[in-house]
Amino acid sequence: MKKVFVLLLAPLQIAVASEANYDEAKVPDYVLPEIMTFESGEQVESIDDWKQRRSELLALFSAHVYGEVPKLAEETRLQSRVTREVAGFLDGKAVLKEVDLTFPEESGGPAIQMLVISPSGGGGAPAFLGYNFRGNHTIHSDPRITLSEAWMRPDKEGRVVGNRSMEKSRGTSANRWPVEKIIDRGFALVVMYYGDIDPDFDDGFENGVHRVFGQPEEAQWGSIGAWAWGLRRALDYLEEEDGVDAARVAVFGHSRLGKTSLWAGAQDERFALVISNNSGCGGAALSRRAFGETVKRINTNFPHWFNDRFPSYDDDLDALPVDQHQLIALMAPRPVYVASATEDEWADPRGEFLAAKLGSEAWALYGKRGLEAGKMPPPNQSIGDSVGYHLREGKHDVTDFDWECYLDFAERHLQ
Ligand code: GTR
Repeated sequence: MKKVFVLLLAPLQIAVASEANYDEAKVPDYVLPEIMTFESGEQVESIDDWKQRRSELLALFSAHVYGEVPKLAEETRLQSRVTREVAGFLDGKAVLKEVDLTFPEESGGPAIQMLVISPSGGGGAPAFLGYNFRGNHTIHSDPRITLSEAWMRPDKEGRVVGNRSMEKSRGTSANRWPVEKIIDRGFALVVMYYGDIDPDFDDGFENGVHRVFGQPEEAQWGSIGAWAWGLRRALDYLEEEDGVDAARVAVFGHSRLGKTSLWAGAQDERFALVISNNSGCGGAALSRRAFGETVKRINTNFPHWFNDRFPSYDDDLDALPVDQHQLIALMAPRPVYVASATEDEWADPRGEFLAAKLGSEAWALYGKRGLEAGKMPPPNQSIGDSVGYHLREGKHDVTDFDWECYLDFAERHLQ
């Protein structure tokens, strides 16, 4: 069904692309849905009220944006098996483990490879958990990390890199993963390859975890929902892992995987801290601003990311019952960090800032301070208390500067 939709719209995509707005003066007038008002019109007045409103908002995001998780998936726990353990990783500073997360064989589910790098000396360390885009072997060049054999996204030239015949792809994403710095600061790093959970293309949901849980119905999950589910299953495993303190796990993601970390953090309050790096539309950016990437554009280009109801708001954002400041609020009272980049206009930095700022209302209820700045900070300045924010100079990416901010923020809140 979805495939047909894309094919029919394909000739229109060019027109949609040329319409992307980057002019602040052309942002439409909009009224955001309230965080602290129940659908019934009643006001949230206490933390108990907020817990109920939180459930209401979570259900709205499930039903209209990311998709409901099938009941069977909610009940499913994966099996885990440590397949490799290297005690003297990083010149003895760290322990590296490879762990397979698997479904029962008869389910036909994918095998998910997790890489756990934790500081030597035992004791559970606080950790960053996140997906990579091209396989665990791309985050560090050490040849002991197993090369991924899973589906890989083609690069800009349409070449598929990162499979077993491509030894040279080892470490090619290392610039986004400062493993040594993370270990030196006393944190563990846990990564998985997002394609293991659900290959990122519109195949009518025939592979990945959707194969196990069946064709999604209209309101049910797409790929972002499935990836978020995978992060939650990784956290199940971390509850058993000696090198990590599962009560102090920061879930991290960049871009589409930042949308994913936000959705995982919203659904699962076991995540102690949530980080969104340049997540943009469907992530931290306010949908109603329609600045850069719009809801219509994202649903057209990536029909498999959200549920099949989200596109019904493409041309009528006023009717969308939620907006992304409410997603940020769902993290309260846990700390959350939103980061933008100056040249990443497609992701609407101002819309990301505003969602973080407006979402901060939920922390006030707990007597905590979120993001109080009246206007956007200058580039390369980290601000905020329980809600952190920065606008990094440069393009859509994850850099050392971003990590410095996340490490400082996590140190402040988790150590
Ligand atoms: C873009 C997409 C963005 C963002 C990005 C990424 O093509 O429009 O929403 O998710 O991909 O994930 O790299």
